[in-house]
Amino acid sequence: MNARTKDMNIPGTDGSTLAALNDWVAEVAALTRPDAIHWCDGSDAENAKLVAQMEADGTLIRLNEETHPQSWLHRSDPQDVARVEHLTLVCTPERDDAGPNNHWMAPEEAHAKIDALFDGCMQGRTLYVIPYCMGPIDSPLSRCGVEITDSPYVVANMRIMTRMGAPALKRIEREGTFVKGLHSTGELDPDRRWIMHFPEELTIKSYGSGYGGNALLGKKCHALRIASHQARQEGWLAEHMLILGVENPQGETHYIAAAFPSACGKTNLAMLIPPEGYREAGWKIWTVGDDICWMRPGADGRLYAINPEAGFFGVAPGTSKKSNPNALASIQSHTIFTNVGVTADNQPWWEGIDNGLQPATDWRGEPYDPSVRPAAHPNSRFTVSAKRCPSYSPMAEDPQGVPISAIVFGGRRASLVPLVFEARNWIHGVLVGAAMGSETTAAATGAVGVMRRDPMAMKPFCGYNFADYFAHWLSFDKPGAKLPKIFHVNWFRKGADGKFLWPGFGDNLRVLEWMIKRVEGRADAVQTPIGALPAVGDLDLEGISLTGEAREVLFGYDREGWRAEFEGIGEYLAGYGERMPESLRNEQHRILTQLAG
Ligand code: OXD
Ligand code: MN
Repeated sequence: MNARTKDMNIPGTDGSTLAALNDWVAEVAALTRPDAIHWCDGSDAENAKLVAQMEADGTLIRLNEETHPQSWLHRSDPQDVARVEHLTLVCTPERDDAGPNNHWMAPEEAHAKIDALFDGCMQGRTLYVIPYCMGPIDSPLSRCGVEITDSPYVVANMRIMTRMGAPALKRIEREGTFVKGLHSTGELDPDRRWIMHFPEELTIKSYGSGYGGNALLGKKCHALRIASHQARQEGWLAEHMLILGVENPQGETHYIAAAFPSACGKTNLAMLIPPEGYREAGWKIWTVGDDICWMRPGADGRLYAINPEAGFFGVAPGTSKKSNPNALASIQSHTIFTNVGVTADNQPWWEGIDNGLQPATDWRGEPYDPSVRPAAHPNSRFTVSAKRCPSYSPMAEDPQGVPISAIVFGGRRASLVPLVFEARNWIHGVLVGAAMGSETTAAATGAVGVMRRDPMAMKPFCGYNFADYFAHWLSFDKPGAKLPKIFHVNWFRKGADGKFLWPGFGDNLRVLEWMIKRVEGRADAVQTPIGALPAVGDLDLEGISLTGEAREVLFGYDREGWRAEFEGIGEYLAGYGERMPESLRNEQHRILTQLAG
């Protein structure tokens, strides 16, 4: 305990055998001045007590215990419903190290600004110390952190999303290092809100929001922004990717990692149910993760991946028995729902749930009136343990991770981009990732449906300059490496009538099957300047009917359109100046020349 906390007589600052941790807790307690300090052990008893307390004060509303046992609804402040990219900062000593892809502030100024907000902010509240491990507790690929928060809602969510409590604390004490995350919900005033990252200090400071991506600091803040910085230093990759296993009828499983921007169907793809014919033939999908992937080269030269998370923080709207039966089965009990509507008998409800029930109350707690607002907020969420998912892979707990056969990049593109293409090699694949574009969604505040460049779906999450990040990706291509093949997909292509041309969901397995065959050298493709495309007949399309327009545009490429696209990609890369790796600029130039020729 340091002198200030001793004077203030705040007991409980020394809950660990690690002096560095006790000192930090004492320092934070001296600044924030909580009424009490609680070290989380992650036990059922602790959780039950916190949940009871939140039920009593209205933070959580118990849902129908018969239909949804042990499940709760949380209604957030209406101004605190999504990530806030304009208030999310990467604070490196040099502005260029954060890059044009990040909002930046000098560390000294940033600390001063946010510490002024933290000053006394926990008076009347309890300070919770949450030791957590991102990844299986005994995996060499896992990394630990400690979040300090004044929100019991954050504690309950972190317990689901991470390996939290006593075992994590033990590992932290053994290793002596941890990422420090300080969070307070403050007054939930959008004008007094910051999400700050100090990668060199392995530190996160978040004030004024209780929303998952801003407040569950193990997720985007640690597992992506800080971890991407650590990964660059240590020779691995921290990515915004789902991980799934595709088991074929012969019982062989290929693991695929896939990057899509927020709210573009990662959870649905990770939990895919094969179409009937595939199911009958014996195909199975195994879910390893739905949002984040940490990958590292193994001794055999392949990339091995773990999911650092232990739960799903999924988008509720659109989740139905038809679109994602595994997700629906997972959230039948022991789930925290945030900002969904409820039925008259207190069951959770959202647009697209398609269960024959009607909402009575909307996410703001008001009588449902579709002319006023949807029942569920478009970014309403469920938080649930991955272990509740019927397709959860036992390999997800393997400390060594799973070997990755293919990496997939994908965006939400109404036009131009075909259903699938394969990069010709690693450099081209890195360019395909770097050039990713997608229409914005409700996962972040701001306009929805605007096309923006979102390289590798990491625009909001890369903790350093994208030019250095692409160089880091390129560095994996070295002698002895057995790198995955790289593909690009677009499930969201629309026809002239504005309707989606590809059925998506379970039928996406048809595309994954082609990829696996390509990995195994068993499928044909048509070479084009943008990559290798399947001919219509190269995909198994039995059981679905595609219109003539769909067959043409999903499997074709528009040379003129791509030429304009590649000019745009060139301008985008040039925005990073000399720092952009030359090989990537050359690759863009090579393809543009082919398209123009
Ligand atoms: C998420 C996001 O919550 O990407 O996963 O915003
Ligand atoms: Mn995400």
